[in-house]
Amino acid sequence: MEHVIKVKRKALAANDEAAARLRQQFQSAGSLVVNLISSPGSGKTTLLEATIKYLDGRLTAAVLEGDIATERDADRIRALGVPAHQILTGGACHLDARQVIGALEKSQLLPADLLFIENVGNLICPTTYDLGEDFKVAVLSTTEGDDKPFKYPAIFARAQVTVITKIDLLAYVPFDMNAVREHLAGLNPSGRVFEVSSTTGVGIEAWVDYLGARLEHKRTERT
Ligand SMILES: Nc1nc2c(ncn2[C@@H]2O[C@H](COP(=O)(O)OP(=O)(O)O)[C@@H](O)[C@H]2O)c(=O)[nH]1
Ligand SMILES: [Mg+2]
Repeated sequence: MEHVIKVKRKALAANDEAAARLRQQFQSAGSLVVNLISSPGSGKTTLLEATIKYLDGRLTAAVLEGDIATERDADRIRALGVPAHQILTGGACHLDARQVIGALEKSQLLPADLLFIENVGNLICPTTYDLGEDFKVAVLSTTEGDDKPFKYPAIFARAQVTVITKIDLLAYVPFDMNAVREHLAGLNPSGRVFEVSSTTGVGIEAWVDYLGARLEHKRTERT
């Protein structure tokens, strides 16, 4: 057991070192980098599609996709004319910083105002891996049950932003929005929460405005 803990600590330390290099690269590129984490199917790619459509080129975007298999998500993003690169983990349940470094060397995603990293779908392993991002975003859909922030508190405590998706389906699924908001506020008092429907577009403007403000803030801090 002690051996396992030591190996895990070493892997995380190596990851942190690679993440620090990435953070420096993103800083000099002036890109805002967002690491999206959620269960499979909660709507990460659809949120990115809605975000890109709403941006309509006013800010440039690029996307790094993490999946076990297939280029499907990267293809969805490229179909919108936005550069995307797919990292295939071949089984690993999260992306790590060295994979991101390798992917950026191979692809031409930067420069971009916004770089989105869609992590491998699950609420557990991606939580502890720093990818040099400005902040993590936890995506929670109304259809997966309002108990998820209670059952997987670590990611909701760590993510500076939670985006609650599929609010167009609130009339059809049991989802206690007040209980979720209250729990999120307890887990993460300074965290921001956005409620969106990526299919109807409700709430997308507020989310994109927030991204724009964070980008501006990051660039102001640099100068
Ligand atoms: N009704 C509704 N469906 C959504 C919304 N966002 C995503 N979906 C659907 O949920 C499914 C999974 O979405 P996807 O973005 O691929 O999830 P991901 O695995 O987290 O990337 C797809 O069938 C989407 O069309 C939403 O806001 N409202
Ligand atoms: Mg996806």
